[in-house]
Amino acid sequence: MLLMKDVIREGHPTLAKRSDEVELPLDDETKQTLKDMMEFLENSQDPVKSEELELRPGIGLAAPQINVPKRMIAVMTMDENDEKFYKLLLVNPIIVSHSEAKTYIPGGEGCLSVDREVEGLVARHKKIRIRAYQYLPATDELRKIELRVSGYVAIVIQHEIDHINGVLFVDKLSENLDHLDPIVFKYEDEELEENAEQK
Ligand code: UDB
Ligand code: ZN
Repeated sequence: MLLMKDVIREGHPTLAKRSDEVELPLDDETKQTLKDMMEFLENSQDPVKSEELELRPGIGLAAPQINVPKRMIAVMTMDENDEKFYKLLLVNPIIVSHSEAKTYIPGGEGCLSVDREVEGLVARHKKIRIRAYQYLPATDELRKIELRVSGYVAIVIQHEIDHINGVLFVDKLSENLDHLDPIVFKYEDEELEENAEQK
C-alpha cells in the first residue's frame, strides 16, 4: 500500500526527468504499480482511510511521483459540473491535439509532490485529445483508447502528463490570467448560494 512517505518531493531528481515509455505487454510488476496508484487515490479520498493513513486527498498521481520513472498516470475525479466521474489508469498517454484556448483553476494548482504553499496560476489547454492504453484492473485488459476531455479533467490530465515529462506546476506559474476563462466549479456555486442564504 502506498503512503505519503512513498511520494517523492520537489528537488528529487526523478521528478525532473522524462519518464520512460512502458513496454507492452505489461509485466506483473507494472500492473501492480498501476493498481497501487489507483488504490492510493481511492484511500486518499476515503474520509476514514485518508485520516488514518494521513493521506492528502489526491485526484491524480503519476508514476514518477512514487519514484517509478515510467509513463503511467492515474486520475480519479468528477468533472467541474459534478456530472461525470473519471477513473483512469493510462499508459504511454500522448496529447494528440489541443484547443488554442486556455483555462486555469482560479485557486491555483497544488501537487502531492510540493509541500509549500505556492502562489500563482497555471494556464492549460481548455480541451485535449489523448491517445493512450487504458489498463482495466478488474479484467486485466489493456485497451487502446482515444479520449476527448475539457475543463477540469483536462487540467488534471495535463498536470499528470507534465510529471512524466519531468515538469512541475511550479515551473509554469503565471501571476495574472485574467484574459482567460477560469474553470467554474458547480459545488463552489452551491457554497456561495448557501452563504447567501445564511445572510
Ligand atoms: C491533487 N488534490 O491531488 F476540487 F475533493 C490535489 C492536492 C495536491 C491538493 C492533493 C486536489 O486538488 N483534490 C481535490 C480537489 C477538489 C475536490 C476534492 C479534492 N493533485 C494531484 C497531483 O499532484 N498530481 O500529480 C494536484 C491537482 C492540481 C491540479 C491538477 C492536479
Ligand atoms: Zn502533481
